[in-house]
Amino acid sequence: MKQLSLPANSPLLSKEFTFGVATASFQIEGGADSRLPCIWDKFCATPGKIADNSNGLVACDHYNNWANDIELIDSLGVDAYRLSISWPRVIKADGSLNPVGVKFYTDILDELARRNIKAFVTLYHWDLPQHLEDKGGWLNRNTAFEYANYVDLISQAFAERVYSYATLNEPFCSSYLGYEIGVHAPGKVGREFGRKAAHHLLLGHGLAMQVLAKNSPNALNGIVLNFTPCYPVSQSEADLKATAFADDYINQWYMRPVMEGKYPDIIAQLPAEQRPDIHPGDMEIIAQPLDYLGVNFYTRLHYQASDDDFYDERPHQGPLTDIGWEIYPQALTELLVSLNEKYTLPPIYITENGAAMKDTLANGEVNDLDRISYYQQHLTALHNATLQGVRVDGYFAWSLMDNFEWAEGYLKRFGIVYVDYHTQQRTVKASGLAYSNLITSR
Ligand code: IFM
Repeated sequence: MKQLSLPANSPLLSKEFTFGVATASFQIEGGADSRLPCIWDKFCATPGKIADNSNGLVACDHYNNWANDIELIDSLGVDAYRLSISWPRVIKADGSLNPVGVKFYTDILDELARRNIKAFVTLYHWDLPQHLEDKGGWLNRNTAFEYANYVDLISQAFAERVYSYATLNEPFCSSYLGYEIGVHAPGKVGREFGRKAAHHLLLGHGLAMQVLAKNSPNALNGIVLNFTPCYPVSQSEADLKATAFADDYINQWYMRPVMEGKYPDIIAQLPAEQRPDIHPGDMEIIAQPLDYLGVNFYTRLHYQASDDDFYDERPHQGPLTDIGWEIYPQALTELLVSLNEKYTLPPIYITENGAAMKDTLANGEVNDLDRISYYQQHLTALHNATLQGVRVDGYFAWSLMDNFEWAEGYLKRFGIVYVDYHTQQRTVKASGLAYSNLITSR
């Protein structure tokens, strides 16, 4: 299969539906000399943290190649480009704007506008300035206010250039992976940290939404959450209970506060030292109305009862992508339908979906039929969710191009464009051509 297709009457093929590609600052930019250090610089410099001992100092050198990269994006025919802003590039240590960093992004945004490509801007995709981590990072409540100050300054500087803002990308990853199990920067470990970091991230989100409502009322303003739907290994009462707990701990912990101003009820089961420090009024700030919800989806996981009151996670079972995640597109349909049942949802954008595959570049081509198949199955799953009444307004492929895949370094390739990291040559993969054909043939 070399092409992607959808039923002719699919809402995904309507003119209003937005198709895009996504990236994130630390993963592609490089240009590290012209910004402050961030937590990922320090994490990468710590031996044993990144699978190939690499870092983001050069990455895809997008800092120098951005104009060609925007031309490449345009050549794919997409409606939108989702990028993130590096906080340590645009804000100096004294909290004021860095004009050089701001110009880097306004040039990109102006070029996108010139080409009629909508800019979906994520304000925080994990690259916290290191000087703020030195004061406690997301465990320090003040970081939420530093973040709101940054959002205030940058959204004023961007003026009307941005079609859509996301306050945070995947606060689960920043808090749980970064402060609870330590596989992401800043690498802190302890159940007493994860929920606290999450609360300050969510507070930052709420404060930022208030700022955006003032500075950028014409933009679509929202948040991007990642969901890994939880399935039980058996229908036993104990496994079902553990699975429901896992879902609350991993997924609903971020969704429910944002939508309803409440943490899941399991908060009462957590020992006091693991609970967040919630000040009066925090939950109201967190539950600001959203113009849209960004959903990132890749895979699902299975759970069973454990010896403690938590859960045991079973390793992924095949079929797997190259990063070891199960391919199970039906979970995307089931996730969206269940969110639609549980909550009063704003319009949904799938802000990330895609797969790492073992790509090879041969004779100037990457014949990634496995990735095309992944996209086909997930677009069909998304179409099926719309048939069941879920409103979905857009879809972004993760990622535009191969890039720094966090703890996996450059070993895992998620792009629909291949990057040769020695020459910085970009080659559109068969999946990129298929995605482009789908979009341009609407
Ligand atoms: O590369 C990441 C991205 O930064 C956030 N969402 C998941 C992707 C794949 O792991």
